[in-house]
Amino acid sequence: MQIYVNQVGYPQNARKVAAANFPCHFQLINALTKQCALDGTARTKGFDDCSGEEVYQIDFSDVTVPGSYYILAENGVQSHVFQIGENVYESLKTAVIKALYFQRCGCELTEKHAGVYTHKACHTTPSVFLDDYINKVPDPQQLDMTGGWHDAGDFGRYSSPAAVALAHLLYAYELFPDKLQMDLNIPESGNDMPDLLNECLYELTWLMKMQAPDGGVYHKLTSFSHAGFIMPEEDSAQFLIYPVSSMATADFAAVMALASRVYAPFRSDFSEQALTAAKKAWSWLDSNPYVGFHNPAGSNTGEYDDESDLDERLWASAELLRTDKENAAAYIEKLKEYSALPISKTDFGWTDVSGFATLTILFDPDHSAGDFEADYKKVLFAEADRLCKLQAGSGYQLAMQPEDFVWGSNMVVCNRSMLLILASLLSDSIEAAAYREAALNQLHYLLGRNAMDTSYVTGFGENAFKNPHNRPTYADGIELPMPGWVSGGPFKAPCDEAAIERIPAGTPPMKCYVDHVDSYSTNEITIYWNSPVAFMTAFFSK
Ligand code: 9MR
Ligand code: ZN
Repeated sequence: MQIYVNQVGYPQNARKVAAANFPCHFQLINALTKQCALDGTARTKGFDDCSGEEVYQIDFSDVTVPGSYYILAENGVQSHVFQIGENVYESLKTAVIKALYFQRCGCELTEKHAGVYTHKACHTTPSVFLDDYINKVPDPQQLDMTGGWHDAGDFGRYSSPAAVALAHLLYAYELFPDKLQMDLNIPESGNDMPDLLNECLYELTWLMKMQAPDGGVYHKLTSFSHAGFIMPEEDSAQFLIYPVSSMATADFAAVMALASRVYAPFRSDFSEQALTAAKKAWSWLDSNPYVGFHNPAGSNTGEYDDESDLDERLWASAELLRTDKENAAAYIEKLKEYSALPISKTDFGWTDVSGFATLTILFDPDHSAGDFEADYKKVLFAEADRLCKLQAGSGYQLAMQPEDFVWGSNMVVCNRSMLLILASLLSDSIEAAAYREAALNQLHYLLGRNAMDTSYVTGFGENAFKNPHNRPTYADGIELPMPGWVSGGPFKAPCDEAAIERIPAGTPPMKCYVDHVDSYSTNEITIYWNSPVAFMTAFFSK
Protein backbone atom coordinates (compact mmCIF):
# COMPACT_ATOMS: atom_id res chain seq x y z
CA MET A 1 0.00 0.00 0.00
CA GLN A 2 1.43 3.32 -1.01
CA ILE A 3 0.62 7.00 -1.31
CA TYR A 4 2.30 8.76 -4.22
CA VAL A 5 3.05 12.47 -4.16
CA ASN A 6 5.07 15.00 -6.08
CA GLN A 7 8.08 14.67 -3.79
CA VAL A 8 9.35 18.14 -4.58
CA GLY A 9 6.09 19.86 -3.94
CA TYR A 10 3.00 21.72 -5.01
CA PRO A 11 2.62 25.44 -5.80
CA GLN A 12 0.50 26.89 -3.01
CA ASN A 13 -2.35 28.09 -5.18
CA ALA A 14 -2.51 25.10 -7.53
CA ARG A 15 -4.74 22.06 -7.23
CA LYS A 16 -2.99 19.51 -5.04
CA VAL A 17 -3.69 15.84 -5.45
CA ALA A 18 -1.88 12.70 -4.33
CA ALA A 19 -2.61 9.16 -5.54
CA ALA A 20 -3.00 6.06 -3.36
CA ASN A 21 -3.34 2.44 -4.39
CA PHE A 22 -5.76 1.60 -1.54
CA PRO A 23 -8.97 3.19 -0.22
CA CYS A 24 -8.31 5.41 2.76
CA HIS A 25 -9.17 8.25 5.07
CA PHE A 26 -6.22 10.56 5.16
CA GLN A 27 -4.68 13.38 7.12
CA LEU A 28 -2.34 16.01 5.72
CA ILE A 29 0.32 16.42 8.41
CA ASN A 30 2.67 19.35 8.81
CA ALA A 31 6.08 17.65 8.95
CA LEU A 32 7.48 20.19 11.40
CA THR A 33 4.66 20.62 13.92
CA LYS A 34 3.08 17.17 13.35
CA GLN A 35 -0.27 18.91 13.34
CA CYS A 36 -3.05 17.87 11.03
CA ALA A 37 -3.79 20.55 8.44
CA LEU A 38 -6.65 18.72 6.71
CA ASP A 39 -8.40 15.38 6.77
CA GLY A 40 -10.67 13.66 4.32
CA THR A 41 -11.45 10.57 2.30
CA ALA A 42 -9.71 9.49 -0.89
CA ARG A 43 -11.91 9.47 -3.96
CA THR A 44 -12.11 6.23 -5.98
CA LYS A 45 -10.78 6.58 -9.51
CA GLY A 46 -10.98 2.93 -10.50
CA PHE A 47 -8.57 0.80 -12.48
CA ASP A 48 -5.65 2.54 -14.13
CA ASP A 49 -4.46 0.64 -17.17
CA CYS A 50 -0.99 2.23 -17.36
CA SER A 51 -0.08 1.05 -13.86
CA GLY A 52 -2.40 -1.91 -13.36
CA GLU A 53 -3.52 -0.44 -10.03
CA GLU A 54 -6.82 0.61 -8.49
CA VAL A 55 -6.24 4.26 -7.78
CA TYR A 56 -7.70 6.62 -5.17
CA GLN A 57 -7.12 10.37 -5.28
CA ILE A 58 -6.35 12.44 -2.21
CA ASP A 59 -7.23 16.09 -2.75
CA PHE A 60 -5.66 18.59 -0.38
CA SER A 61 -5.99 21.68 -2.57
CA ASP A 62 -7.57 23.63 0.29
CA VAL A 63 -4.29 23.83 2.15
CA THR A 64 -2.31 26.81 0.91
CA VAL A 65 -0.05 27.54 3.88
CA PRO A 66 3.59 27.10 2.83
CA GLY A 67 5.50 24.38 4.63
CA SER A 68 6.66 20.75 4.61
CA TYR A 69 3.94 18.14 4.72
CA TYR A 70 3.23 14.46 4.32
CA ILE A 71 0.05 12.45 3.98
CA LEU A 72 -0.87 9.87 6.59
CA ALA A 73 -3.54 7.22 6.07
CA GLU A 74 -5.52 5.83 9.00
CA ASN A 75 -3.72 2.49 8.64
CA GLY A 76 -0.35 4.21 9.18
CA VAL A 77 0.83 4.36 5.58
CA GLN A 78 2.71 7.63 4.94
CA SER A 79 3.77 9.50 1.84
CA HIS A 80 7.16 11.11 1.34
CA VAL A 81 7.59 14.63 2.67
CA PHE A 82 6.97 17.42 0.15
CA GLN A 83 6.67 21.21 0.12
CA ILE A 84 3.74 23.50 -0.40
CA GLY A 85 5.12 26.87 -1.41
CA GLU A 86 5.19 29.84 -3.66
CA ASN A 87 8.15 28.86 -5.81
CA VAL A 88 8.79 25.17 -5.19
CA TYR A 89 10.56 24.40 -8.50
CA GLU A 90 13.18 27.16 -8.44
CA SER A 91 16.20 25.03 -7.50
CA LEU A 92 14.99 22.20 -9.72
CA LYS A 93 14.93 24.59 -12.68
CA THR A 94 18.52 25.65 -12.03
CA ALA A 95 19.70 22.07 -11.51
CA VAL A 96 18.26 20.59 -14.71
CA ILE A 97 20.01 23.30 -16.72
CA LYS A 98 23.25 23.19 -14.73
CA ALA A 99 23.34 19.45 -15.42
CA LEU A 100 24.19 20.31 -19.04
CA TYR A 101 27.44 21.89 -17.90
CA PHE A 102 28.42 18.46 -16.56
CA GLN A 103 28.04 17.11 -20.11
CA ARG A 104 30.55 19.57 -21.55
CA CYS A 105 33.05 17.83 -23.75
CA GLY A 106 36.52 19.10 -24.58
CA CYS A 107 37.11 21.18 -21.47
CA GLU A 108 38.08 20.57 -17.89
CA LEU A 109 35.31 20.60 -15.30
CA THR A 110 36.83 22.49 -12.40
CA GLU A 111 36.04 22.29 -8.72
CA LYS A 112 34.84 25.87 -8.74
CA HIS A 113 32.02 25.00 -11.13
CA ALA A 114 31.64 21.24 -10.80
CA GLY A 115 32.16 20.75 -7.05
CA VAL A 116 33.15 17.13 -6.52
CA TYR A 117 32.27 16.13 -10.08
CA THR A 118 35.49 17.40 -11.67
CA HIS A 119 37.27 15.81 -14.57
CA LYS A 120 40.03 16.68 -17.03
CA ALA A 121 39.36 17.80 -20.59
CA CYS A 122 38.06 14.91 -22.71
CA HIS A 123 37.92 14.11 -26.43
CA THR A 124 40.36 16.85 -27.42
CA THR A 125 42.03 15.13 -30.36
CA PRO A 126 41.00 15.75 -34.00
CA SER A 127 38.30 13.67 -35.67
CA VAL A 128 38.42 11.83 -38.99
CA PHE A 129 35.72 10.84 -41.49
CA LEU A 130 34.07 7.46 -41.06
CA ASP A 131 34.95 6.25 -44.56
CA ASP A 132 38.61 7.08 -44.17
CA TYR A 133 38.61 5.21 -40.88
CA ILE A 134 36.89 2.12 -42.27
CA ASN A 135 39.12 2.08 -45.36
CA LYS A 136 42.20 2.71 -43.23
CA VAL A 137 43.20 5.61 -45.50
CA PRO A 138 46.76 6.64 -44.65
CA ASP A 139 47.05 10.21 -43.42
CA PRO A 140 43.31 10.88 -43.34
CA GLN A 141 41.94 14.40 -43.23
CA GLN A 142 41.69 15.57 -39.61
CA LEU A 143 39.17 18.09 -38.32
CA ASP A 144 38.73 19.89 -35.03
CA MET A 145 35.27 18.84 -33.87
CA THR A 146 35.79 19.41 -30.16
CA GLY A 147 33.19 20.83 -27.81
CA GLY A 148 29.48 20.41 -27.23
CA TRP A 149 27.66 18.30 -24.69
CA HIS A 150 27.92 14.52 -24.39
CA ASP A 151 24.50 13.41 -25.58
CA ALA A 152 23.65 11.09 -22.76
CA GLY A 153 25.23 8.34 -20.70
CA ASP A 154 27.51 7.82 -23.70
CA PHE A 155 30.10 10.27 -25.04
CA GLY A 156 28.61 10.65 -28.51
CA ARG A 157 27.45 13.95 -29.91
CA TYR A 158 24.56 13.80 -32.34
CA SER A 159 23.26 16.74 -34.39
CA SER A 160 19.48 16.20 -34.25
CA PRO A 161 19.26 15.48 -30.51
CA ALA A 162 21.49 18.51 -29.91
CA ALA A 163 19.19 20.71 -32.00
CA VAL A 164 16.13 19.43 -30.15
CA ALA A 165 17.61 20.05 -26.69
CA LEU A 166 18.66 23.54 -27.78
CA ALA A 167 15.18 24.18 -29.15
CA HIS A 168 13.50 23.33 -25.84
CA LEU A 169 15.89 25.71 -24.08
CA LEU A 170 15.95 28.58 -26.57
CA TYR A 171 12.17 28.61 -27.06
CA ALA A 172 11.81 28.58 -23.27
CA TYR A 173 14.08 31.61 -23.17
CA GLU A 174 12.12 33.37 -25.92
CA LEU A 175 8.84 32.75 -24.09
CA PHE A 176 9.95 33.25 -20.48
CA PRO A 177 13.15 35.34 -20.49
CA ASP A 178 12.49 36.77 -17.03
CA LYS A 179 12.39 33.31 -15.51
CA LEU A 180 15.66 32.17 -17.01
CA GLN A 181 18.14 34.66 -15.62
CA MET A 182 19.69 32.32 -13.03
CA ASP A 183 23.38 32.23 -12.24
CA LEU A 184 24.48 28.67 -13.04
CA ASN A 185 28.01 28.99 -11.64
CA ILE A 186 29.65 28.14 -14.96
CA PRO A 187 32.90 29.61 -16.34
CA GLU A 188 31.05 32.38 -18.22
CA SER A 189 28.89 33.45 -15.24
CA GLY A 190 28.87 37.17 -14.65
CA ASN A 191 29.42 38.17 -18.27
CA ASP A 192 26.86 40.16 -20.25
CA MET A 193 24.60 37.19 -21.07
CA PRO A 194 22.17 35.06 -19.05
CA ASP A 195 23.88 31.77 -18.13
CA LEU A 196 21.27 29.73 -19.95
CA LEU A 197 22.46 31.37 -23.16
CA ASN A 198 26.09 30.92 -22.16
CA GLU A 199 25.55 27.21 -21.67
CA CYS A 200 23.63 26.85 -24.94
CA LEU A 201 26.35 28.73 -26.81
CA TYR A 202 28.81 26.02 -25.79
CA GLU A 203 26.64 23.48 -27.62
CA LEU A 204 25.84 25.76 -30.57
CA THR A 205 29.53 26.47 -31.16
CA TRP A 206 30.13 22.75 -31.51
CA LEU A 207 27.03 22.19 -33.63
CA MET A 208 28.28 24.83 -36.06
CA LYS A 209 31.33 22.61 -36.68
CA MET A 210 29.02 19.81 -37.81
CA GLN A 211 28.11 21.61 -41.05
CA ALA A 212 29.90 20.36 -44.16
CA PRO A 213 31.23 22.88 -46.70
CA ASP A 214 28.24 22.19 -48.99
CA GLY A 215 25.74 23.07 -46.24
CA GLY A 216 24.72 19.52 -45.29
CA VAL A 217 25.08 18.57 -41.64
CA TYR A 218 26.84 15.47 -40.36
CA HIS A 219 24.50 13.12 -38.55
CA LYS A 220 26.80 12.40 -35.62
CA LEU A 221 30.24 12.47 -34.09
CA THR A 222 31.01 9.33 -32.11
CA SER A 223 33.58 6.60 -31.80
CA PHE A 224 32.88 3.44 -33.81
CA SER A 225 31.70 1.63 -30.67
CA HIS A 226 30.55 2.86 -27.28
CA ALA A 227 33.29 3.31 -24.67
CA GLY A 228 33.33 1.18 -21.55
CA PHE A 229 32.23 2.59 -18.19
CA ILE A 230 35.20 4.93 -17.84
CA MET A 231 35.68 8.64 -17.23
CA PRO A 232 35.41 10.66 -20.45
CA GLU A 233 39.05 11.77 -20.37
CA GLU A 234 40.10 8.11 -20.29
CA ASP A 235 38.33 7.44 -23.57
CA SER A 236 41.06 7.48 -26.19
CA ALA A 237 39.00 6.05 -29.05
CA GLN A 238 39.17 7.85 -32.39
CA PHE A 239 36.12 10.06 -32.87
CA LEU A 240 34.50 9.80 -36.28
CA ILE A 241 32.50 12.15 -38.45
CA TYR A 242 29.57 10.17 -39.82
CA PRO A 243 27.84 11.12 -43.10
CA VAL A 244 25.35 13.94 -43.61
CA SER A 245 21.63 13.25 -43.11
CA SER A 246 18.72 15.39 -44.22
CA MET A 247 17.20 15.23 -40.70
CA ALA A 248 20.35 16.63 -39.14
CA THR A 249 20.54 19.31 -41.84
CA ALA A 250 16.93 20.45 -41.40
CA ASP A 251 17.11 20.43 -37.59
CA PHE A 252 20.31 22.43 -37.85
CA ALA A 253 18.71 24.97 -40.20
CA ALA A 254 15.81 25.44 -37.80
CA VAL A 255 17.78 25.75 -34.60
CA MET A 256 20.37 28.09 -36.12
CA ALA A 257 17.56 30.36 -37.35
CA LEU A 258 16.15 30.35 -33.82
CA ALA A 259 19.58 30.97 -32.29
CA SER A 260 20.16 33.83 -34.69
CA ARG A 261 17.13 35.60 -33.22
CA VAL A 262 17.84 34.80 -29.58
CA TYR A 263 21.51 35.84 -29.63
CA ALA A 264 21.03 38.99 -31.74
CA PRO A 265 20.92 41.35 -28.73
CA PHE A 266 24.03 39.79 -27.15
CA ARG A 267 26.31 38.43 -29.88
CA SER A 268 25.63 40.08 -33.22
CA ASP A 269 28.50 38.25 -34.94
CA PHE A 270 27.32 34.87 -33.82
CA SER A 271 23.75 35.77 -34.69
CA GLU A 272 24.73 36.59 -38.27
CA GLN A 273 26.91 33.53 -38.55
CA ALA A 274 24.00 31.37 -37.35
CA LEU A 275 21.64 32.81 -39.94
CA THR A 276 24.15 32.30 -42.72
CA ALA A 277 24.65 28.69 -41.61
CA ALA A 278 20.89 28.14 -41.46
CA LYS A 279 20.42 29.48 -44.99
CA LYS A 280 23.24 27.33 -46.28
CA ALA A 281 21.62 24.26 -44.74
CA TRP A 282 18.34 25.32 -46.30
CA SER A 283 19.85 25.45 -49.80
CA TRP A 284 21.29 21.99 -49.26
CA LEU A 285 17.78 20.79 -48.38
CA ASP A 286 16.40 22.48 -51.47
CA SER A 287 18.64 20.46 -53.75
CA ASN A 288 18.73 17.15 -51.88
CA PRO A 289 16.05 14.55 -51.21
CA TYR A 290 15.67 12.52 -48.01
CA VAL A 291 19.00 11.17 -46.82
CA GLY A 292 18.55 8.74 -43.96
CA PHE A 293 21.09 7.30 -41.59
CA HIS A 294 22.04 3.83 -40.49
CA ASN A 295 25.12 2.63 -38.65
CA PRO A 296 27.64 0.74 -40.75
CA ALA A 297 28.04 -2.92 -39.81
CA GLY A 298 29.74 -3.32 -36.45
CA SER A 299 29.20 0.25 -35.22
CA ASN A 300 26.92 0.41 -32.16
CA THR A 301 26.77 4.05 -31.14
CA GLY A 302 23.39 5.82 -31.23
CA GLU A 303 21.62 5.66 -34.55
CA TYR A 304 18.79 8.18 -34.17
CA ASP A 305 17.35 6.84 -37.38
CA ASP A 306 14.24 8.45 -38.76
CA GLU A 307 12.19 7.31 -41.73
CA SER A 308 10.89 10.75 -42.59
CA ASP A 309 12.52 14.15 -42.79
CA LEU A 310 9.27 16.00 -43.57
CA ASP A 311 8.63 17.19 -40.01
CA GLU A 312 12.25 18.44 -39.85
CA ARG A 313 11.80 20.27 -43.16
CA LEU A 314 8.52 21.70 -41.90
CA TRP A 315 10.25 23.06 -38.80
CA ALA A 316 13.10 24.54 -40.87
CA SER A 317 10.68 26.31 -43.20
CA ALA A 318 8.66 27.75 -40.30
CA GLU A 319 11.78 28.92 -38.46
CA LEU A 320 13.42 30.51 -41.48
CA LEU A 321 10.15 32.15 -42.44
CA ARG A 322 10.12 33.84 -39.06
CA THR A 323 13.80 34.84 -39.03
CA ASP A 324 14.91 35.41 -42.63
CA LYS A 325 12.26 37.91 -43.74
CA GLU A 326 14.02 38.74 -47.00
CA ASN A 327 13.37 35.30 -48.43
CA ALA A 328 9.91 34.80 -46.98
CA ALA A 329 8.31 33.90 -50.31
CA ALA A 330 10.42 30.77 -50.74
CA TYR A 331 9.79 29.55 -47.20
CA ILE A 332 6.06 30.16 -47.26
CA GLU A 333 5.72 28.06 -50.38
CA LYS A 334 7.43 25.16 -48.65
CA LEU A 335 5.45 25.73 -45.49
CA LYS A 336 2.29 25.44 -47.55
CA GLU A 337 3.50 22.17 -49.03
CA TYR A 338 4.47 20.60 -45.69
CA SER A 339 1.43 21.94 -43.86
CA ALA A 340 -0.85 20.01 -46.20
CA LEU A 341 0.85 16.70 -45.33
CA PRO A 342 -0.94 14.32 -42.98
CA ILE A 343 1.81 14.50 -40.36
CA SER A 344 1.63 15.36 -36.67
CA LYS A 345 2.13 19.02 -35.80
CA THR A 346 2.44 18.58 -32.06
CA ASP A 347 5.61 16.64 -31.16
CA PHE A 348 8.80 17.98 -29.62
CA GLY A 349 11.11 14.97 -29.68
CA TRP A 350 14.07 13.98 -31.84
CA THR A 351 12.08 11.75 -34.21
CA ASP A 352 9.25 14.21 -34.65
CA VAL A 353 10.01 17.90 -34.36
CA SER A 354 6.78 19.14 -35.95
CA GLY A 355 5.56 20.78 -32.72
CA PHE A 356 8.40 23.28 -32.93
CA ALA A 357 6.94 24.49 -36.24
CA THR A 358 3.60 25.00 -34.50
CA LEU A 359 5.29 26.79 -31.62
CA THR A 360 7.25 29.19 -33.77
CA ILE A 361 4.26 29.93 -36.04
CA LEU A 362 1.90 30.66 -33.14
CA PHE A 363 4.30 32.76 -31.08
CA ASP A 364 5.70 34.86 -33.91
CA PRO A 365 4.91 38.50 -33.05
CA ASP A 366 5.08 39.37 -36.76
CA HIS A 367 2.59 36.64 -37.72
CA SER A 368 4.79 35.70 -40.67
CA ALA A 369 2.78 32.55 -41.39
CA GLY A 370 -0.38 34.59 -41.97
CA ASP A 371 -3.43 32.44 -42.67
CA PHE A 372 -1.66 29.26 -41.64
CA GLU A 373 -1.83 30.32 -38.02
CA ALA A 374 -5.48 29.40 -37.67
CA ASP A 375 -4.89 25.82 -38.83
CA TYR A 376 -1.96 25.33 -36.48
CA LYS A 377 -3.94 26.73 -33.59
CA LYS A 378 -6.73 24.26 -34.26
CA VAL A 379 -4.34 21.33 -34.28
CA LEU A 380 -2.67 22.49 -31.07
CA PHE A 381 -5.94 22.83 -29.18
CA ALA A 382 -7.28 19.52 -30.47
CA GLU A 383 -4.18 17.82 -29.06
CA ALA A 384 -4.35 19.77 -25.79
CA ASP A 385 -7.98 18.73 -25.33
CA ARG A 386 -7.15 15.11 -26.09
CA LEU A 387 -4.45 15.22 -23.39
CA CYS A 388 -6.83 16.77 -20.86
CA LYS A 389 -9.32 13.96 -21.55
CA LEU A 390 -6.61 11.37 -20.98
CA GLN A 391 -5.80 12.97 -17.64
CA ALA A 392 -9.44 12.99 -16.60
CA GLY A 393 -9.56 9.23 -17.09
CA SER A 394 -6.25 8.53 -15.40
CA GLY A 395 -5.80 7.73 -11.70
CA TYR A 396 -2.50 9.61 -11.80
CA GLN A 397 -3.99 12.51 -13.79
CA LEU A 398 -1.43 11.62 -16.41
CA ALA A 399 -1.86 12.11 -20.14
CA MET A 400 -0.32 8.82 -21.18
CA GLN A 401 -1.72 5.57 -22.57
CA PRO A 402 -0.03 2.19 -22.16
CA GLU A 403 1.45 2.33 -25.66
CA ASP A 404 3.07 5.71 -24.92
CA PHE A 405 5.60 4.14 -22.56
CA VAL A 406 8.33 3.96 -25.17
CA TRP A 407 12.09 4.17 -24.59
CA GLY A 408 12.45 7.55 -22.89
CA SER A 409 8.77 7.78 -21.93
CA ASN A 410 9.53 10.67 -19.61
CA MET A 411 10.21 12.74 -22.71
CA VAL A 412 6.69 12.01 -23.93
CA VAL A 413 5.34 12.99 -20.51
CA CYS A 414 7.29 16.26 -20.58
CA ASN A 415 6.69 17.14 -24.22
CA ARG A 416 2.97 16.85 -23.54
CA SER A 417 3.38 19.23 -20.66
CA MET A 418 5.06 21.66 -23.05
CA LEU A 419 2.14 21.45 -25.43
CA LEU A 420 -0.32 22.12 -22.62
CA ILE A 421 1.77 25.11 -21.57
CA LEU A 422 1.52 26.53 -25.09
CA ALA A 423 -2.24 25.98 -25.04
CA SER A 424 -2.40 27.78 -21.72
CA LEU A 425 -0.41 30.74 -23.04
CA LEU A 426 -2.74 31.04 -26.02
CA SER A 427 -6.01 30.84 -24.03
CA ASP A 428 -8.23 33.19 -22.10
CA SER A 429 -8.24 32.93 -18.36
CA ILE A 430 -10.53 29.99 -17.52
CA GLU A 431 -9.18 27.68 -20.19
CA ALA A 432 -5.66 28.94 -19.51
CA ALA A 433 -5.96 27.81 -15.89
CA ALA A 434 -7.21 24.37 -16.92
CA TYR A 435 -4.37 23.81 -19.39
CA ARG A 436 -1.89 25.09 -16.85
CA GLU A 437 -3.14 22.60 -14.30
CA ALA A 438 -2.93 19.82 -16.88
CA ALA A 439 0.66 20.80 -17.70
CA LEU A 440 1.49 20.70 -13.99
CA ASN A 441 -0.03 17.22 -13.65
CA GLN A 442 2.63 15.90 -16.01
CA LEU A 443 5.32 17.37 -13.73
CA HIS A 444 3.66 15.79 -10.67
CA TYR A 445 4.04 12.40 -12.35
CA LEU A 446 7.72 13.03 -13.15
CA LEU A 447 8.48 14.02 -9.56
CA GLY A 448 6.88 11.06 -7.83
CA ARG A 449 3.13 10.85 -8.32
CA ASN A 450 3.57 7.58 -10.16
CA ALA A 451 3.28 3.87 -9.46
CA MET A 452 7.05 3.55 -8.98
CA ASP A 453 6.89 6.08 -6.13
CA THR A 454 9.99 7.55 -7.75
CA SER A 455 11.14 11.06 -8.52
CA TYR A 456 12.78 10.79 -11.91
CA VAL A 457 15.16 13.69 -11.21
CA THR A 458 18.37 12.94 -9.29
CA GLY A 459 18.68 14.86 -6.03
CA PHE A 460 15.06 16.04 -6.01
CA GLY A 461 12.68 14.17 -3.75
CA GLU A 462 13.05 11.70 -0.85
CA ASN A 463 12.93 8.80 -3.27
CA ALA A 464 14.75 10.26 -6.26
CA PHE A 465 16.44 7.74 -8.55
CA LYS A 466 20.16 7.37 -7.85
CA ASN A 467 21.74 5.12 -10.42
CA PRO A 468 21.53 6.73 -13.84
CA HIS A 469 23.02 4.88 -16.77
CA ASN A 470 25.77 7.45 -17.16
CA ARG A 471 29.46 6.68 -17.58
CA PRO A 472 30.93 9.36 -15.26
CA THR A 473 28.37 8.57 -12.55
CA TYR A 474 29.62 5.01 -12.55
CA ALA A 475 33.32 5.73 -12.97
CA ASP A 476 33.86 8.75 -10.71
CA GLY A 477 33.77 6.78 -7.44
CA ILE A 478 31.39 9.33 -5.90
CA GLU A 479 28.39 7.79 -4.23
CA LEU A 480 25.67 10.22 -5.23
CA PRO A 481 25.01 11.06 -8.87
CA MET A 482 25.16 14.66 -10.06
CA PRO A 483 21.90 16.40 -9.16
CA GLY A 484 19.36 17.46 -11.74
CA TRP A 485 19.41 14.53 -14.16
CA VAL A 486 16.14 13.28 -15.64
CA SER A 487 15.78 9.54 -16.20
CA GLY A 488 14.37 8.17 -19.47
CA GLY A 489 11.86 6.34 -17.31
CA PRO A 490 9.60 3.30 -17.76
CA PHE A 491 9.78 1.46 -21.08
CA LYS A 492 7.02 -1.04 -21.83
CA ALA A 493 9.45 -3.34 -23.62
CA PRO A 494 12.74 -2.99 -21.73
CA CYS A 495 15.58 -4.47 -23.72
CA ASP A 496 18.63 -4.37 -21.46
CA GLU A 497 19.59 -7.28 -19.26
CA ALA A 498 19.47 -5.40 -15.98
CA ALA A 499 15.83 -4.51 -16.63
CA ILE A 500 14.79 -7.81 -18.17
CA GLU A 501 16.19 -9.69 -15.18
CA ARG A 502 14.32 -7.52 -12.68
CA ILE A 503 11.03 -6.74 -14.38
CA PRO A 504 8.69 -9.74 -14.59
CA ALA A 505 6.92 -10.35 -17.90
CA GLY A 506 3.48 -8.81 -17.94
CA THR A 507 4.44 -5.85 -15.72
CA PRO A 508 2.22 -2.85 -16.54
CA PRO A 509 4.03 -0.17 -18.58
CA MET A 510 4.27 2.45 -15.81
CA LYS A 511 6.18 -0.07 -13.69
CA CYS A 512 8.64 -1.22 -16.34
CA TYR A 513 11.48 0.68 -14.72
CA VAL A 514 14.55 -0.17 -12.69
CA ASP A 515 16.91 2.26 -10.98
CA HIS A 516 20.01 0.40 -12.08
CA VAL A 517 23.13 1.82 -13.70
CA ASP A 518 23.13 -0.94 -16.34
CA SER A 519 19.57 -0.32 -17.42
CA TYR A 520 20.20 1.76 -20.49
CA SER A 521 16.68 1.28 -21.80
CA THR A 522 14.87 2.53 -18.67
CA ASN A 523 17.38 4.62 -16.73
CA GLU A 524 19.69 6.53 -19.01
CA ILE A 525 19.96 10.31 -19.01
CA THR A 526 20.07 12.58 -22.07
CA ILE A 527 20.35 16.29 -22.75
CA TYR A 528 16.92 16.30 -24.45
CA TRP A 529 15.18 14.67 -21.48
CA ASN A 530 16.47 17.45 -19.23
CA SER A 531 15.69 20.33 -21.57
CA PRO A 532 11.86 19.96 -21.56
CA VAL A 533 11.96 20.04 -17.77
CA ALA A 534 13.78 23.36 -18.00
CA PHE A 535 10.92 24.60 -20.18
CA MET A 536 8.29 23.36 -17.72
CA THR A 537 9.94 24.61 -14.54
CA ALA A 538 10.62 27.99 -16.15
CA PHE A 539 6.92 28.31 -16.90
CA PHE A 540 5.95 27.29 -13.37
CA SER A 541 8.46 29.48 -11.56
CA LYS A 542 7.46 32.76 -10.00
O1 9MR B 1 16.03 6.96 -27.53
C1 9MR B 1 16.62 6.05 -28.45
C2 9MR B 1 15.69 4.87 -28.66
O2 9MR B 1 14.47 5.26 -29.24
C3 9MR B 1 16.38 3.83 -29.52
O3 9MR B 1 15.55 2.69 -29.65
C4 9MR B 1 17.71 3.48 -28.88
C5 9MR B 1 18.49 2.42 -29.65
O4 9MR B 1 18.96 2.92 -30.85
O5 9MR B 1 18.52 4.62 -28.76
C6 9MR B 1 17.96 5.62 -27.94
O6 9MR B 1 18.80 6.71 -27.93
C7 9MR B 1 20.05 6.60 -27.30
C8 9MR B 1 21.12 6.88 -28.34
O7 9MR B 1 21.13 5.85 -29.28
C9 9MR B 1 22.49 7.09 -27.76
N1 9MR B 1 22.50 8.07 -26.69
C10 9MR B 1 21.50 7.77 -25.65
C11 9MR B 1 20.12 7.64 -26.20
C12 9MR B 1 19.09 7.40 -25.10
O8 9MR B 1 19.12 6.13 -24.57
ZN1 ZN C 1 34.09 14.36 -24.07
